[in-house]
Amino acid sequence: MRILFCCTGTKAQPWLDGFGDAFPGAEVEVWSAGAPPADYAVVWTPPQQFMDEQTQLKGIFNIGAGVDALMKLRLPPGVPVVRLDDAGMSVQMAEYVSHAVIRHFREFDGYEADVAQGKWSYRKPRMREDFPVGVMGLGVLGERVSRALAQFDFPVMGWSRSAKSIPGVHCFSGEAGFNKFLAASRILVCLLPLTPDTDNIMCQGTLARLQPGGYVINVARGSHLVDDDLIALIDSGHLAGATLDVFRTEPLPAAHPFWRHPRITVTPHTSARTLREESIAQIAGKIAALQDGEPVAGVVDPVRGY
Ligand code: NDP
Ligand code: OXD
Repeated sequence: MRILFCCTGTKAQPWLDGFGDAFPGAEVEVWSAGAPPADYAVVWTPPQQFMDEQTQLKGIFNIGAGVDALMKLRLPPGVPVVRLDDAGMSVQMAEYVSHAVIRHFREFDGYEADVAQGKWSYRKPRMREDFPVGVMGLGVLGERVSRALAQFDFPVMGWSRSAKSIPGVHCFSGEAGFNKFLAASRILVCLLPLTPDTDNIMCQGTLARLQPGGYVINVARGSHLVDDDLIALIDSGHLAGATLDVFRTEPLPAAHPFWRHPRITVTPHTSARTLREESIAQIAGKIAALQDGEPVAGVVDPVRGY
């Protein structure tokens, strides 16, 4: 068996070692232009040339959950593209989003500012009933996040393409449910895949439908959010602020206003990191299954785009 590794910005050797241990005797190599044909590919933002050359693959494994970068390429027809299916990311996402929601709800940013000035001050307790959280995307990550928030007794709304039933979560679906979902939410969490349907989904028209004092947490992709619309709605007072982990251009350019906005918290695309050992184990298990002609979870539907 031959496995090619083509992952931008990723130290290759530990991955090569991991797959080598999983498949003793297999050839596991970093891709370079003109490399001989392989059976499987492990990729993250590969170049088009990789796809144009490796048309015989039996499976393309993305070392992330989001496949939007891959979906922009011309992929070899009929080759399954498989995304990471949790692999340790959902608990990280639940931590990150719960932290951002609780930091905002409990005004810990305000307390930090007070303490920095040596001020011992109390803020009036707020009612969590007044802070319904809406989670857009109820897939592998969104479901775990919405269950975690429900554990803290926040009213939790969820929105997905197909109808869902999740204990403790008021689920809405499809275009028909979108406006009701927004109107029922004050804090909005984005955990959608980036597709033509979800591009720019957080814009003036949608964010203005959140309850007054709304708050945005974007942990999916930068292109889900229209940056200027967010800033305008915060500056007008309709939104209270935002926590943003993902951006249209990454790293976030030094001159971007998000860096300096007092109501916006920025983190460097770190809400749910790819964990190497878990990911190698998951991908190796799926390669073994495909070799045996068995189905695997996490295969991307090229029509839906996720
Ligand atoms: P899934 O594919 O498991 O879930 C996607 C969810 O979005 C599903 O519930 C799906 O609905 C819903 N959805 C998709 N399109 C629409 C639509 N047009 N309208 C309504 N709902 C829609 O993805 P994951 O949960 O694994 O990951 C979500 C995204 O998180 C990734 O695509 C990636 O971009 C991002 N991510 C970010 C990370 C970070 O560090 N910041 C780390 C990992 C992922 P349905 O269930 O009906 O199909
Ligand atoms: C992912 C990511 O999609 O890290 O997995 O953004």
